[in-house]
Formats: sequence, C-alpha cells, structure tokens
Amino acid sequence: MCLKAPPSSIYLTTMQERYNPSEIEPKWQARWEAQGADSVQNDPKKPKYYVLEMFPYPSGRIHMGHVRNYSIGDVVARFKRMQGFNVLHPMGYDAFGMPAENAAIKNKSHPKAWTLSNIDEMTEQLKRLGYSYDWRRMVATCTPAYYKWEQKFFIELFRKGLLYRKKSLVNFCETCATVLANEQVVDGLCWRCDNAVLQKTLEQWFLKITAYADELLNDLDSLKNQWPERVLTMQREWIGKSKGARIKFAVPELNESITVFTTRPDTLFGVSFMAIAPEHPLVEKLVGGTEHEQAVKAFRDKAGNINRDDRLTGNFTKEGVFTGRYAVNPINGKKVPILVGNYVLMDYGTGAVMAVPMHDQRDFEFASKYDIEKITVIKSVTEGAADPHSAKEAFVDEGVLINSGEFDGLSSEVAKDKIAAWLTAHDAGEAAITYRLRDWGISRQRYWGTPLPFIHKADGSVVPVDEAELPVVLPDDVVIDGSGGSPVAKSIAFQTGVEDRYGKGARRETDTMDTFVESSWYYLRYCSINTDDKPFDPADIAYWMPVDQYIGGIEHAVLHLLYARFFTKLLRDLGYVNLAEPFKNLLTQGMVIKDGAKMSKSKGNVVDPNYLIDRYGADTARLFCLFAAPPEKDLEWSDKGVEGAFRFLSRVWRLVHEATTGVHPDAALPADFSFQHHKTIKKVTEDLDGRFHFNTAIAAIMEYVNYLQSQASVCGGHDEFKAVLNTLILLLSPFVPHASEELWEALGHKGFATQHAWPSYDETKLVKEEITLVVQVNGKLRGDLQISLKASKDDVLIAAKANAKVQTYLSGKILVKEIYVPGKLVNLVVKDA
Ligand code: ANZ
Repeated sequence: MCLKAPPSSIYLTTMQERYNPSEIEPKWQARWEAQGADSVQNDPKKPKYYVLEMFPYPSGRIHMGHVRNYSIGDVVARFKRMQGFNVLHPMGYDAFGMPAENAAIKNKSHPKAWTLSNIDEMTEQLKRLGYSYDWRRMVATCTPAYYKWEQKFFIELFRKGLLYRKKSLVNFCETCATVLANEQVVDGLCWRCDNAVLQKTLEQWFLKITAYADELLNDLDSLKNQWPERVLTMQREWIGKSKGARIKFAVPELNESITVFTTRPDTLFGVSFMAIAPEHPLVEKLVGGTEHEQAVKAFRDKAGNINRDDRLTGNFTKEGVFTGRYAVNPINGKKVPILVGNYVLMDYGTGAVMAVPMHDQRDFEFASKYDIEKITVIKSVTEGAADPHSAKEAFVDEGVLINSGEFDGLSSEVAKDKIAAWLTAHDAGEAAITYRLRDWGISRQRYWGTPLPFIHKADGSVVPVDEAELPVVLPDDVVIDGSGGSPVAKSIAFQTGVEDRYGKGARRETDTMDTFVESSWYYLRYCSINTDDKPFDPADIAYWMPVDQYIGGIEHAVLHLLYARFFTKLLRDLGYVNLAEPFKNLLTQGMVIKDGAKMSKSKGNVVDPNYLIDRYGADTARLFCLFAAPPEKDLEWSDKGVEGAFRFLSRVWRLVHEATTGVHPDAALPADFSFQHHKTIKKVTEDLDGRFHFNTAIAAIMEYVNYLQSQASVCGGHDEFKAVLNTLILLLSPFVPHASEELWEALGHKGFATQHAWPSYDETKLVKEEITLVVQVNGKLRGDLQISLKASKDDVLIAAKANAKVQTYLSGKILVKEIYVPGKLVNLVVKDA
C-alpha cells in the first residue's frame, strides 16, 4: 500500500451523506484561488510541462466544444502536476475580429464594451468548471498592452523586408464600399447587401511567409509521430512544393518571350498551345491594336469576376480565347498558338502554362473543345502509346518518351533532368521549384483589429511610426453602423497630431491586422506574466517553451497552426526566441455532436454548459466529456451518459461513506485485494501518460469502484480498505477535482488532493499466483480450473481429471490422450469403452 490510512477517529468529520456538487464546487474553487493553487513560476530546479488549449474567441458564452477541449487540457495539466512537473496551464482570449463588429451593428454597442463584457462572462464560466489555469497570465489580444508588441514586431519585420506592400486582388463590394474577407462572400454575393462582389486591385500588406516555405516544409519532419499525420499532410499540401522547370518560349513577332512553369518538362515535345493568365502583363502587348483586342479584353473582365475561391479550386467552366499570336517551342522550333485561359492563375508559377493535351487532362479537354492538335510523347510501359484520334482521356502518368527527338527511349524521370539540362545549355530555361503557398495578406479594412503602425507621407512613401509612440491605440471615436468603408478611416482622433509629427499631408495607415496575427504568438506572451517593458522574458521562454502539449480543433490544421509555426521562426530571426517549432505535441480533439450533427447554434441542437453545471455540477460535465469518447473522436451527446456520470460520482460518494463507517476492522481482505489496487493504478497511469486514453482510464476506475463496492459490506472499516480509497480519490482527482477534494478532506487529509503526488504501483503485486485453465473433453469446453502458476504438468492433469464437471464426461469412457497447453488449456481425448 503506498499510502497509510490516517487514524479512523478523524474520518468523516465533514462529509455529507449525499453528493451535492452545487455546495462543494464553489467552496473548492474559492479555496484554490485563495491559496494560489494554480499559480506557477519559472523554476529551473523542476522539470517543466507546458499544456495549452487553443484560446477561445469571446463570443459570449462557452459551448460544449470548449468544455470538451478544456477538460482534456485540464486533466493533462493536473496529472502532470501530480507527477511532479512544474505545469504551465494558461488561458486567454483571441479578442479581435468580425463578430464584435457585427454585434455592434446589431445591438448598437461598441465592439470594445461587447468584447470585454463577454470576456468577464466567459471567465466566470471557465472558473465554474474548475479548470486549473494560472489566471494571472490571462491575455486579451484586444488590449494595447498586448498588441503593442505586435506593432513593434511589424516595424522590425518591415525594416527587414519581411513585411511589404503589394497590389493585389481583393473581394470588393461597391454598395458597401468595402473589402470583404472570403468568408463574407456568399455565392459571389456580399453577405450584407446581396450585391455582386467584384475583384478589385488594391494595395495591401503582406508577410513574406514564402521566404520560409522550405523551412516550414522541412521542419514538419521533426513533428512526425508528435502531430497527427493528417495535419502534417494538410500542411505539406498547403505549402505545395512542386519540382519542375521554367521554360522560355520566344514570341518573335514582338521580340518578347513568355516563360512557363511546368512539372513535366519531359512532355515538352507534346506542347500544342500556350495559355496565359488573363492578368498576365504581356496580354496588352500581345493584342493591343489587333482585331483580337476586344474579344480578349471582354474575356479578361469576365474571368476577373470569377470568385477567387472558385478560381483556386477550379470550380468553373474552363474557357480560352486566341490572341492571334504564336510562341516558339525552344526544343523543336515549333510555333504554337497563344491563348488567354481563365484557368491559368497569375499568382502561381509564372502565370503561363505550356499545354500538352495528351498528358494533362485539363489540356486534353481544352484541346478537344477548341479542336487543337494532340501529340503523344509519353508511352505507357505496360500499355504502349495512346492514339490521339481515339483517346478518351489524357495519359497523365510517367512513362517512356516517344516523338521526342534525341530524348526518345528515355524514362520520364531521366528525361526531366536531361531536358532541363538541355534548356540551361541553350539559354531557354532551367530546373525550378514552385510553391503553392502565397504570402500572407494581413491587412483588413475593418475596425476591430490591431492598427498597422505605419504612416503614409505626402510624397507617397510609407514609414513606420516612431517606436516611442507605440502602442498606436485603436481609436474609440468610431460609429460602427455597417455603412461601408473602414471605420478607422473615419476617426478624427486617430489622425490628430500626425502631421505635426510626420510632416504635412502625413496620414496614419487605417488598415488593421488579420486576427490570425494575434493568435500566432500568444503562447509566448503567457510565459511571462504580462510584462510591460518587453513582450516576454527570454529566461521564461527558455524555460517554458516549447509547448509540450497543444490541444485544439482540426479546423486549425493549416491556417492557425501554420501561421504560429511561421511566427516562431520570424521571432527567432528577429532575435526574440531561440526556437524553431512552438508546439512539440499536438492533439486534435473531435467535435461534439448531437442527433447526428455538430452541436451548433445554426443546427439548434446546443446544450448550454451552464445548464449542465447548474443541474449536475462541473465534475459531471467534465467526467461525461472525458468518458464518452477518446479525445480524437467525435463525442456523441447523450443525456443518459450525463446521468450516468452523475450517478457514478454519487456511488463513489456512498462508497467512501460506507467504507469508512463500516464496522469490520478485523475482516479478512479478499485474496486479490492488493492485485486490484495496483492493477488500477497502473492502467490509469499508462492511459494518461502520453496516450490520453481518458475514457479507458475512467472505465478502469469505474471497475475498481464496483469491486470495492462489492467488498464494502464485508470489509468496510478495515484500515487497509480505507487506505485504498485514498488512492481511488487521487486517481479521480484530475477528472473530477471538486468531488475529489471534498472526499480527500473527508478522509482526514489536510491540503489538496490535486496537489498530492500521483500514486505509484508495485509491479511485483501484479504477478498473479494463479491462472485459469480451460478444460476440454474431445475438444469441447467442459469446465475450468484455477491452478497455481507453479503447478507441474502432472499436477495440472490430475486436477483437470478430478474436476467434478469434467468427471461427468469421463465416466464410462476410455482415456486415450491427454493434451496440455501450458497457460491455456487441457484437452482430454476419450472413446467409448
Ligand atoms: C505542362 C504539363 C504537362 C503540366 C503535363 C502537367 C502535366 P502542380 O503540380 O500543382 O505544381 N500550371 C503551371 N502554372 C499554372 C498556373 N499559373 N495556373 C494554372 N496551371 C498552371 O502543377 C503544375 C502544373 O500545373 C504545370 O505543369 C502546369 O501544367 C500547370 F503532362 O505543364 B504542366
């Protein structure tokens, strides 16, 4: 027994007979808070563990998805703390964003007031759930104390050329006179006024994430087996590294050339046309003043209005129009027509493609539609060459080159390199790599966000504000009524004094930052307690980072999780941290579903956690979430499951009561008493440690409770029986901390159960003395046998034959063979006498 029972006289000094969470939960929350139970300090003498859950957007109320996410994190935090780690477990709010502006329009309130009051309400709810957060570290990203540092980072990034301005296409609603985020464009229409959304070219701010594409890709390897494979794959695809070649096609008539990017230089002899993006800079020169000019321009305007998302996903009819010009294929001198194609993206590769109908399905369909020549240049190793006249689709696999001059007979793989080398030698191209990843457009023409700390001078230049001026505080004197344009641009206070400081005609930048910026570094800010002279202390970062366990939804697989990785690398290169990856392990928890659908307001199937806490208590809410499904899987809501969790806690309550008030101090304990005890500790420890199999850990505890209950009436009151209850409570405490503290106190302890050492188990107690063997007669199961592990073969056979049940099948028969499989079975073969 690892824990000695306290003297019986102090048992149950305070314990009530009935489990009453509404009384005990606030009591323990107040005690934890009063004693700073969850406050931590950087302590180099202790091993650290940083567990983090993705912080919520302060929309008003906690929902069951949060309860699930945060309950998982809290069990990890409490378990690690009991294992002796110095645990950092913080919480905060991702507090900028559109919903605050929408609520402001709807309720005629100010986004700041709305957000801050939601933060108060949600903090109250999180405290009611008993999560062990160090609230002193709380971060609300909408406060100048937080975003000040972001503005400083941005000034430094601007100076390094990692933040820059560029003209780019944005969704624009003329009626509302505003730029829209992709999510605000619904079926090509403005979400607010239902008018058609146009694509407009505007100057925007970008972070140069593409400069980190290779590092972001390569470092994914270091996260293997620590992050879900699915997330790694999604990030790889998002970065989208493609190897191929850039090839220069001359346009002799204009003394120009057009460069294409292709992943298949081995198909170069099969090119039958070239397609360029409608926005390609050469379009003007190609058709200006020709008979094709009008048609091409009309086509460009039409293509420009295809929604950006559709353009990226290819969700539209692929069309093209001839420019009247021809390009020359450098490898064979062949002239091919140049088309403008709506499927060619200006911001991928070079904005121009060489089309190979026989080996690219899109080009195949295009060539069929416009009756363009198809040439087979790759033959399948198994099926030979396809006939261009009868082929129904392109052959897109690699194979062996044909119709390709000196390269005939080479495999695609070899030919790719050889053709790239030929191109380099003839100054017509070279091997090249492209990424799908685009630079991160971070400017928003919206109010509720971090102001970009820059000044537009009268001469058109853009400069950072003086650092001494930071933070550039978001102005309060705005009316958010949805009337269009950026609300910040209408603030008078915001521009006051700017000209005095930065010269006549100077204006502050009025764009704010994408809210994904704030969530890209909040985990660093938590490491220090709201420092005001620096974003965080390097010693704290060195001690706490990286986050050992990050927990959140799979919906953040790319954007947030990629941006946070990127930001860590940016801050490393600015000299703030000495770290390449922020999150060592990642757990993506499943959704909470009810009646077969994700629990959400729009589905009308929401269960309010407050209701659950009022009716059953926080411990039941937590236990239900943790028991009903493994963390990665979806959790199906069940009223019965919630009832079951509550009943289980009531049973534990009664068990402690019975076991401690029992009157059998001298009873003989059952033979497997110690075995059951150590078995349970081992199972729960292993399920929690790194595997996070909370549901099976709880199931093991439930089984143990059943076992103890079955013994309580015979050995209740026995010292050893009472002592194992200590362990039971400790095992339960990460899941249901309030009930555990109350029972722990009732068992006579001072101090918190949740701060006690995690119970250990003794392997030697887990070795069973006896095993059960199956006894068969002629291969049929006829009985079983409890026998010592040390029994010899002879002992086993004698005992098997002596078994009363088995005997009935042996009587009157002749025994012909005895088979013994150690540890498993005995089979007695008989025949009629
Ligand atoms: C000729 C070719 C022949 C191609 C063939 C494919 C197969 P990934 O792998 O996704 O990088 N492409 C290049 N730039 C483009 C752009 N701006 N807009 C639309 N398509 C573009 O795709 C690279 C391939 O996509 C390139 O290789 C090019 O078509 C097309 F048998 O070139 B390929």
